[in-house]
Amino acid sequence: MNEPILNAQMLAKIGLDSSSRVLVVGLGATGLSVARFLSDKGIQLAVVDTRVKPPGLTELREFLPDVAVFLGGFDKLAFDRATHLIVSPGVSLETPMIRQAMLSGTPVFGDLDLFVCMAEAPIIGITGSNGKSTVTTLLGLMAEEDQRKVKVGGNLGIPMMDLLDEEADLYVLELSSFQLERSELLRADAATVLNISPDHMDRYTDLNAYADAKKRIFKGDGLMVLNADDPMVESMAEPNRRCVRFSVKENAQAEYRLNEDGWLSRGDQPILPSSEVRIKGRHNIANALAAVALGDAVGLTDAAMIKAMREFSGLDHRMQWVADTDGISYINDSKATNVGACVAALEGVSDPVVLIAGGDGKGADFSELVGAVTGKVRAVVLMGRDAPLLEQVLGPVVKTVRVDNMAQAVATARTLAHSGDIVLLAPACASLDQYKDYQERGRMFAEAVRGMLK
Ligand code: UMA
Ligand code: ADP
Repeated sequence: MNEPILNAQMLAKIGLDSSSRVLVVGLGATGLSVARFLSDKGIQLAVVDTRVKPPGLTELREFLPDVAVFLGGFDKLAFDRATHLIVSPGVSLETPMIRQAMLSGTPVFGDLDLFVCMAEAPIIGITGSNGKSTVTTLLGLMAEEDQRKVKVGGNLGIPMMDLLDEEADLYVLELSSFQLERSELLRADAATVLNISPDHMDRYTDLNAYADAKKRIFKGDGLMVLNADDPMVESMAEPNRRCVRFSVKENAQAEYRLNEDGWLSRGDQPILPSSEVRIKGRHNIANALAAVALGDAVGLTDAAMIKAMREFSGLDHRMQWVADTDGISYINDSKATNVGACVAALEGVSDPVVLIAGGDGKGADFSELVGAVTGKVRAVVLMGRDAPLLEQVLGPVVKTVRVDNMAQAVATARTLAHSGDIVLLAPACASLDQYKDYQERGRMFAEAVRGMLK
């Protein structure tokens, strides 16, 4: 007979009991956290990953040596034996073995639903194409300033299952479309979709399918925080639902907006001059307004929210100044992993720019870059897998130069830039074709720049 499992009532919400045999699909940060959790609760599990040496392997072997692990492909037998699949965000639900399991009635979900079953404190969910990490972090800091026992993570980095804490009185989750698309149970107390622009087009049939995945953050009857300046987000409003809006446009019909004097305001009540928000750029004012709206939803004080807005200097690899030399400023926006973020980066700087771009475009249509580049960008230095595609689109409107690596990119950008220019790394692409992640790409940029100064 199977041993009784811990927290049986909570896990029953997702159909797990002592007879369950869960297959954890993917052994990255998520898979590892899920495996640890299931094992702690006494649920039988196995793990599969298509990679031969997935990142979570060493830790899994160390902490859970008895768990069966199938690597280098999806083992059919492991799928056939499973009563439930918990699928990591990096694995598409369209993968044949997963589709097959769904068709034969096996429940398939992600770590978000498992988290929702176990979490006992209110949840704030944050998604969007850009700004998620910034808003999640800022809101977390606001809550800390307000002495809340807040846990902050999700797509931001710490997997959800590692956030669970009986003492927590608030969870602030950054959620990706991949995490949302496989969730049925999320009922966030307040949630936002910050904006929608094309991203991950290699995983979705079109922009509407991607937006539909994001929209799932609004399941339930929690407060919807909408971006009044983004028509696709605005169209997600539901009748008879508590909704508030934020906007950075003049004369906007939004509860959270920039007033005529340049103050962030709530209705007619001014909160803070935008010049005192430490993160800069119009998109960051929108981010700050969204954070205030979400903070209000859980009753954070203005004093706490204002202090956090004044102090939060932004995350690494987002419009991060690296150095000035020969009158040229070097800025690292390696986190601009899609076209929308690259456009926002270009809008946020005034001087002539030498742009470093390229990488894995994830199936994006780069044509939206043409308008942003024209008249502002002196030259584009292109690297990575989709450099030829970018060259095709941008070549007709701006000088383009192809290079092989970051050291060459920085050296080339330096020769192209004039005094007073900005050299901006804002790749409009993911980094995974050449780097471990966007952080490594940003570090390589900063190292190449600093190396030049020596
Ligand atoms: N992979 C395989 N075979 C497998 C499993 C995964 O090749 O069997 C590949 C995936 O295609 C992907 C990589 O491995 O390229 C990582 O996938 P994963 O699901 O193992 O990822 P985790 O390590 O669990 O990290 C995930 C999020 N990653 C993705 O969604 C790709 C992390 O977000 C997140 O911080 C972490 O869970 C904790 O919640 C990163 C990300 O890039 C920052 N997110 C995308 C984004 O922000 O645009 C959505
Ligand atoms: P995400 O977690 O959604 O990727 P980040 O806060 O990490 O968002 O920012 C990612 C990129 O998007 C950075 O290049 C940043 O400068 C840009 N960005 C941040 N907020 C916005 C916004 N509201 N609109 C457009 N671009 C943004």
